Amino acid sequence: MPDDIGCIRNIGIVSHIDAGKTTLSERILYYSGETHKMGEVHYGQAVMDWMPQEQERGITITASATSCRWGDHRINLIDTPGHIDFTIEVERSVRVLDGAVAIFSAVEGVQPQSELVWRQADRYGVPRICFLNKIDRAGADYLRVVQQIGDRLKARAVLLQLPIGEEQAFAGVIDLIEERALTFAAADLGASVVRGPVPDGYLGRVREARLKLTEAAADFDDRVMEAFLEGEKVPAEGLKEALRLGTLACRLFPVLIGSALHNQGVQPVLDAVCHYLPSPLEAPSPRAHRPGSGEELAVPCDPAGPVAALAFKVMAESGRRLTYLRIYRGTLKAGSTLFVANSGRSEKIRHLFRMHAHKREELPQASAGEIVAATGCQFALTGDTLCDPAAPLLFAGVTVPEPVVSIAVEAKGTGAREEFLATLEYFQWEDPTFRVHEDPETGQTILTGMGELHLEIVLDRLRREYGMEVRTGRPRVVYREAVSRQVERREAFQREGERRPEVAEVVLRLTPLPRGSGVRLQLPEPVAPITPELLLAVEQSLREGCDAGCLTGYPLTDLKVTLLEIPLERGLPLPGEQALRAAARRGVILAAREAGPFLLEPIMSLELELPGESLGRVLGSLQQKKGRVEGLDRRGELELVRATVPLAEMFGYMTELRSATKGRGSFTMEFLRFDEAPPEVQERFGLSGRKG
Ligand SMILES: Nc1nc2c(ncn2[C@@H]2O[C@H](COP(=O)(O)OP(=O)(O)OP(=O)(O)O)[C@@H](O)[C@H]2O)c(=O)[nH]1
Ligand SMILES: [Mg+2]
Repeated sequence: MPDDIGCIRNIGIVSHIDAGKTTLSERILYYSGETHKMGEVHYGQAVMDWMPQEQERGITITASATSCRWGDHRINLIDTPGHIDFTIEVERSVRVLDGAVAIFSAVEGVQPQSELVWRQADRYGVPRICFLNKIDRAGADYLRVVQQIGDRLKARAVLLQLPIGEEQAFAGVIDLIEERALTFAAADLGASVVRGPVPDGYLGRVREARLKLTEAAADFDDRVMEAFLEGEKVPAEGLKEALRLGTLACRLFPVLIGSALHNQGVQPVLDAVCHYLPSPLEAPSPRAHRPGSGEELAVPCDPAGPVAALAFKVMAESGRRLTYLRIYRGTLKAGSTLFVANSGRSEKIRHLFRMHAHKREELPQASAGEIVAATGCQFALTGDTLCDPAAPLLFAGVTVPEPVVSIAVEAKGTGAREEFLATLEYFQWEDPTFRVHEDPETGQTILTGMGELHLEIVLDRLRREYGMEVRTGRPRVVYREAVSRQVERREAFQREGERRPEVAEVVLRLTPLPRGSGVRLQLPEPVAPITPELLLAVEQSLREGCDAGCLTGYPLTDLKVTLLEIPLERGLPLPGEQALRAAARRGVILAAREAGPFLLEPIMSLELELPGESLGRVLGSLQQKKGRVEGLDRRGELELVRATVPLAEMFGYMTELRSATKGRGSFTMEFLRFDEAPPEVQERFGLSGRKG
């Protein structure tokens, strides 16, 4: 039976690595009756972590989508990975979700990656509730975490619960709104929620915390405000409604407490998801534009309208694709044909599925507001819009972070190369942060990804899923080329025509742009006999020229390429598309060689957590690596260091930090910007740097 759209909740679970996302998801599946056994991450049994690499390492690598029922509601849930190398999974999930549960460890608090996922959710305006997990562990301090959410995330965190007992003595929670205690029966793995009165000794604290909560709610409802100012007690319903308004506006974030591992406090999270987070009807209507025109339109969630969906994840299964779709408008039927607005191709949807943790449920159709998986798509990639061919539109895609680490690989054994390349192609369908190209000089295959772990997982999957043995080089940095001065160049390309040689010419100007600008192309208006299609072809070739780079094989960036003219000779026929493309591509490459090319290297932003006694040693080593310390902070017993450092210095840093901190230090690293590479690197590539 189709669900009432108002009762659907599309939510993600996001946090720093290891905060307990998968553990919480497993409980959600168990209590909602989706699974009959609770899978544990540390035994490699979590159904959400189904990949062997996830089970062995106890970390999530790929986001898993699942669906369950809670009361009248259907919850479509995505468990995301916390490790920064798989950040694309968070990005594409928050792009299509209406709400999220942000988990924090009650011991470690707001960690570097918590800030990153919080910013990702901010960028898409996704309302959130917070869950302070691991309250059972020694050193747990929920008030400190609430304070940190305010200080570090600049977010208004509002406690809805207080813990009963702390650390090992943690025994349940007090619901501040209803003023009652909730405990979770150990006998049935916490499935029975026992409601009771607030225990003696907590009454004062509960009164105080409820007052704080009322004060926060008052900002969103005049009646609550009045009652608060009069010193009257506000009934539960009034508080819940007001807090809901604040949550939907992303102006406050309700906070719940518990211990997922010990099965305490999970059901209230589900209740809060249903109550405080928006249905697809309440989420803001996404904006789209009509292909080929700048016209923007809002796309309200309407099951009766023409179909519009966003592909946000693709999985390759023995060479076939399973495409995850968020349907924003219309009702999609299995067997129908859709238009991929990004590439202008048609796709036939064969089957539609609702994904459950361990099984798929086939659906004849799915409507606006749903998240489903489809088979049959051959072209759509992450971030593409699929729509009714009669009503084409284009949603904003998914922002793809910059992959900056590469490794050279070779398939072992003769004849394996073709199969090897085909398999790598599947991986590229799945993962926009994984790229493959051939080094033009050595003929080696180069894999590019987000970090060492990301590439290690790809190689491991090649071996295990596809039985391919590969030889690998060492991980390397992915550079960029930039130019130091403006040049103009007239480039001619001549090829044999049927009767006489065909000549195509372009006149180009290359202009350096400030760091971080990327590539900008400027083309003239199409004036007959030059058609818009021909200009589009030239534009593509200019882009290919930039991607190919001029000397080192790394792409050009931070430059503007202006097509000044396509000179035409009077009386001669128009040059053909192929010849013009060749002139444009070669023109960019040769012009860049004249424009003082130099190399840029990736600079990373680094966050370190370490015990005080190792601080001196770690800072010394950072200095040697040309790192720049941007800030020092203290968090409980740990020192927090923020720094920027060239990626080239950071390979194998995990091992180094572990030994410098006796295993107690940890770090996360995120691409920040490209900057001029040092002279020795320029020389290694035969360049002399910007001044040369
Ligand atoms: N003491 C305690 N341990 C917990 C709790 N929740 C999770 N853990 C443990 O913390 C570890 C990490 O849990 P996961 O659920 O894998 O964390 P995650 O957020 O999914 O991690 P990634 O997916 O790798 O980012 C596991 O060993 C869990 O058993 C909790 O409430 N209390
Ligand atoms: Mg996980």
